[in-house]
Amino acid sequence: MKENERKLVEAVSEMREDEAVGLARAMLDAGDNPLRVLELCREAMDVVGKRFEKGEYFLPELVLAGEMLENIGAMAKPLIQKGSGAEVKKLGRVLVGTVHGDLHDIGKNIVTFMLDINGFEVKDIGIDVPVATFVEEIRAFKPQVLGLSGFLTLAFDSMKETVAEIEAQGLRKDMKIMIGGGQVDEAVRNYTGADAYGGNAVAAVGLCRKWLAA
Ligand code: B12
Repeated sequence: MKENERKLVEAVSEMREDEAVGLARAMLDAGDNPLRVLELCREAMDVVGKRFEKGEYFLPELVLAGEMLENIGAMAKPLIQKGSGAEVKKLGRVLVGTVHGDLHDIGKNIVTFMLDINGFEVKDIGIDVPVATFVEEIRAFKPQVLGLSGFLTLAFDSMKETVAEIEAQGLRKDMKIMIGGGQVDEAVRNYTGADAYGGNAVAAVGLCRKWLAA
């Protein structure tokens, strides 16, 4: 990791908001890859999360960390390159939401943004989404891909419930389901019955491209 990258991770994880935003601005102005800047912020979030677990940080630090990431995200997003032909033709419909019981949405918002600029028609139905709402929205929007996001451990059960209900309603035949969020891995994918998981927003785009042969 380069010196300025290390400094950015440190400033975010040490809650030095002005310095963090300034460092991110300088990196973006210097032409650094905006996706790299977002990835560094995610690394910093892991540090914040670990300190929270150890009782060194409390809820206000989680809130501030979230705000810093949103601010830096707002600076980075306009600089992320659009995929070719994205404006001309939409590649397919993707419905995205954070499962019920979970309010974390920063990662989901990045996924929505990346799908959008890569040419997919994305409908983001927000956070803490009840199973019944997913079912209604699938009926109305008819997505080819459903993306379930969640960061809490309890979200795994919500994801499993959501997938099961979609299947029970006969809505799974023409739709793929991908899941993601900080702690999601292959074991969680297997537990929830989803088709695939994605570790980051680029992976989410890759899965949709593969499934829609776009
Ligand atoms: C910021 C934050 C918050 C903010 C959230 C603000 C917001 N608008 O989202 C606030 C303060 C609200 C919050 C609240 C809480 N939080 Co919190 N929070 C975090 C923190 C620090 C960062 C999360 C984050 O945004 N990461 C950055 C994003 C970019 O990463 P991401 O979500 O993983 O997304 C990427 C990928 O996963 C992927 N992805 C995401 N979604 C999807 C979907 C699909 C389909 C695909 C393919 C990919 C994909 O792409 C994204 C971009 O690359 C984490 C710690 C950590 N380790 O990160 C704790 C953490 C998630 N929180 C935690 C906890 C405990 C809580 C609270 C319960 C605290 C409390 N006592 O009230 C509440 C829960 C509220 C609720 N019901 O949801 C725990 C969860 C523990 C657990 N095992 O369940 C964590 C892990 C901290 C910890 N280590 O203890 N939190």
